[in-house]
Amino acid sequence: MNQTTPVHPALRDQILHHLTYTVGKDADHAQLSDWRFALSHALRDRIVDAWMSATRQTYKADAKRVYYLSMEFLIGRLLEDGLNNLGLADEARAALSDMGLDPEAVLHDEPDAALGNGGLGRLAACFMESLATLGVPAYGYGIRYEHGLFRQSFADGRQMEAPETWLDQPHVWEFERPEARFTLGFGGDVTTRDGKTVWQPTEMVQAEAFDTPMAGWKGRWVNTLRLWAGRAVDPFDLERFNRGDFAAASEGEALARTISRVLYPEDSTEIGKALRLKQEYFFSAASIRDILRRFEADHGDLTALPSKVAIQLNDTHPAIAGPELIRILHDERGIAFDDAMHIAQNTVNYTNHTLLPEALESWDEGLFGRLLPRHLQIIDRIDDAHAKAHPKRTVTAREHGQVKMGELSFILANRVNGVSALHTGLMKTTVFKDLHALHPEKIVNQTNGVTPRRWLNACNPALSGLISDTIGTGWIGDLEQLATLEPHMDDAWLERFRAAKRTNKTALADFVREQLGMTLNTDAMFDVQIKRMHEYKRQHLNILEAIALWQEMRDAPDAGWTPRVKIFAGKAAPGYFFAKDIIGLINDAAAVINADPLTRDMLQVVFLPNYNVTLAERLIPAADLSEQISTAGKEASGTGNMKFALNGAPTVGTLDGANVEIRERVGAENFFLFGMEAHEVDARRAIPDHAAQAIAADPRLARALRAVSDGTFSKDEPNRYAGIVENLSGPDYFLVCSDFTDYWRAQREADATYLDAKHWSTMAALNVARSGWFSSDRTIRGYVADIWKASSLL
Ligand code: 26Q
Repeated sequence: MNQTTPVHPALRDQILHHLTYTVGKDADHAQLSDWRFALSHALRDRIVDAWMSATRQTYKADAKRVYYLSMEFLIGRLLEDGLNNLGLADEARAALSDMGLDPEAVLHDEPDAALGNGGLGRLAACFMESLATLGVPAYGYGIRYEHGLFRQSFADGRQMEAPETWLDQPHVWEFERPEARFTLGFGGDVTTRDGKTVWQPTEMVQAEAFDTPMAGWKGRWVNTLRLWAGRAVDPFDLERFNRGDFAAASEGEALARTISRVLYPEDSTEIGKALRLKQEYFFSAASIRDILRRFEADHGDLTALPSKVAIQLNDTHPAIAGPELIRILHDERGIAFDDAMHIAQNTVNYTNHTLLPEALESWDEGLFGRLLPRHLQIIDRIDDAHAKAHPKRTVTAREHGQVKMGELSFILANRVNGVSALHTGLMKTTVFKDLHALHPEKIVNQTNGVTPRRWLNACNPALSGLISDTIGTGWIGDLEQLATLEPHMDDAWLERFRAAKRTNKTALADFVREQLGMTLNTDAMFDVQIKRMHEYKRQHLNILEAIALWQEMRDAPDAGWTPRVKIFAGKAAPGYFFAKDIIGLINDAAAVINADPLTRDMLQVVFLPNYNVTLAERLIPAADLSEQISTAGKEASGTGNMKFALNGAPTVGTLDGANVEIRERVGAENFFLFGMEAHEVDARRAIPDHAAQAIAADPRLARALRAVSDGTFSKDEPNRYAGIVENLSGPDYFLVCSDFTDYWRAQREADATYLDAKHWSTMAALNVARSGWFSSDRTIRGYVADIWKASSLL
């Protein structure tokens, strides 16, 4: 076999080759998407070479493999990043221009793969890129949703949802693996035969694998993202068809496919739907089988599994993988239960992403037992074994008629990690307090990170060009090198830095004009809050501040205000009515404020629809100010916060999640801090009329709330936002009112700083230079060393 890397013809020739022989089109009649397919195939060929070579090296080294199990991989577009990582971006742009095409139009023709809700899914995507960059043999396992996260539009300012359809066009990056299928079962019952426990499920479904190569920086290593799709065991009933029952003939296939049909859009409430549990088991069980198949192909002794396999559970969504692994080892391979549990415990690790009680997964044991009767028994045995080993234990996975996935994952995991220092600390003192006392070595911290290839090098050519001009390109693979920018920051350099930001702001303004017909003031501070809509993230605090600011500007239009453009984007879970109301309020307030001739040059508010990875790539480079304003103790980490700092937008934020670490690193003087701290929050909430007190003490807040409740922004329906006002004046669980006054103060401090262009750009540039630690390469090195005990093959 020839194992040398083939030499490829020039990219241009390869594009034309694929246009003809893969896409089947003549250059004269090819559409934009045809060119995109042709270019993608040309790139893919090269990625495949590195992929095969990485696979061969992994087998040869018999290296330990990392398996990242995640219900979500929010990978976005792959073409531009792939070109960048393989060093082909310039050649590709030149080739496309040469053939009379607009390169940006071709790159932007690709739909986003929106196979995730937000932070957790995007983190998984950054991790896949960093794992490949670092040359760690790894597989991502997830679900190939036919429909990713819904598309959002607005009708009268209210969120509307439409299905997402990324698979309407061929997905050029994936390889279907019809031979890699596993049959999985649900339901049925458990019997004992010859002393062996046998689960006989009644409902069978097949999982079919689709592989996407994930290339790292410089294409030196490529790993696999394997996504499972639901397929029927018997896809077609010929007998029914022949009887004339055409629809029913394919019923089985349609039913089996529902399992991977759609991504659930809830990211912060527990929904308890049977189909969701089925999705979780479906992809976890298929992945476990695949992992064992690969292990057993080369190794006989399953007790060696932990030395060759590390499984990471991305939150509790794949938690059932633990009991499934034990079930196969014990029921099917005949390993004693305690030994099977021991193997699992040394293989599986669990990452927690939330402390919100309403987001912690638990399943009704009735539902659970009907779908997975054997797993329910195994969970009881896990609890028994845990009790035997730790007679003082107070916590069980199964309790009060519920299966609690967090506790189950904790008990089964070798390491349990939080995603920022603050969050990990809170895990130890709140949700996992008792389990932590029992297992003080289990909980470790791995502060999140983001890939600098996508989140600076590719998305912000203006700034990354300046950086590379100044310190070379080594920072792209070693982000801490950004620190060496600091000595270069003289007046001339800061002027270039400001010019880069201006370029990005102008590009965003052009986009907004095209999309919404609105002209943004690019001299104004671009103040950006983009993330899922949630009360704890407090987009309503931000819009209340905008309303109060508008009112003050009207009072004194000539008071020398710093002009602002407040930019929002984010989706609300379809059933989360309060979050949808906040969207409505922002849009309604924007309509009134933007139409006010008195303030038009000083304040604009815009909510961009359909937030996704691609929109983030446009917005973050253009931001001046990053809004990270969650109630302290509620945001596990945040990763958007890191992307903004890295792209030169200082933060206005609370001491929450990774904001704490960002502030430590960029310096307190380069961060606009406000608000209560996590340890103060409970005491404040315990004051019965905390919100009323805060409103009474701050006339600006009182006036802003009055405008919301008197219909200033909803003239046709003055009561439209009564729900928000009642909540904020009463329970105000997330302490919007209590933090308002200090938030206002921090915002005015930002205003004053922005007026001094040199001061502001120094702050912004120091945010860039000191954000190197937030690379997901650093995070992955931490997981490799502390959790997986794996190694790099590069
Ligand atoms: C749970 C049960 C049933 C249905 C859905 C869910 C569900 C789905 C998605 C629960 C949570 C999520 C997503 C959570 C998430 O994105 N968390 C974010 O993770 C980021 C990466 O660690 C952190 O930076 C954010 O702070 C955290 O909010």
